[in-house]
Amino acid sequence: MTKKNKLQTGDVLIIIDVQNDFLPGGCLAVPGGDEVVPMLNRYIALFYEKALPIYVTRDWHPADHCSFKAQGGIWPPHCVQNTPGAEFANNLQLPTHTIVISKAIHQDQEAYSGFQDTVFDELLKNDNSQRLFMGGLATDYCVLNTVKDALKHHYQVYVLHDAIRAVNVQSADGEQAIKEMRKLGAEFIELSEMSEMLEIEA
Ligand code: VGL
Ligand code: ZN
Repeated sequence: MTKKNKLQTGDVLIIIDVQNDFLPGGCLAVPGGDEVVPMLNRYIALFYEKALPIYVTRDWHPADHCSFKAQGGIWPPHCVQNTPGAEFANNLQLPTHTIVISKAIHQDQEAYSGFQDTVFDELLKNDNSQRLFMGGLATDYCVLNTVKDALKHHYQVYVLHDAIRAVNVQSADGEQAIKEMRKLGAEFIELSEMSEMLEIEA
């Protein structure tokens, strides 16, 4: 990564769908999904230390959501509202003031992006957010679509490369999604480079 400005006001950490159902043993397990948690905890610590905002999105479906197989969708039931599977990974160290964005909450609508039918953009704009640092699950669905919408809404996007994992319905889906995000203008960053951002002046 070329030298970036230090972490600063306007920087925001966004953690996407790190929920039990997407972890190994969950209803829609993402391979290696649990591995993002310790990484994200380190990013959380950096943002927390700088008093920068932290948001989490969650998949939050009604029990008969249209994306579930019983309704003709492609997924097994997952992240049903108020069930243990919809809870955040219990070892994810979310500060108490973390802002939660729930998405895909309506029976008849799928929403992979945290911006779709939510007040997310409004909240971020109110906060004067500029650079969004995003990680979580899954690279090829909710990360991809949230990143695409963030770019459409003119934020600068940094994807946390060591804190994302793909579902890979087709084995190359994750890699494809990464290529697409890069092509659209997202930058990829790792924890080591992030630590540098704490020290490097503009
Ligand atoms: C997701 C599949 C279905 C995700 C949500 O969070 O990436 N994937 N629902
Ligand atoms: Zn879902």
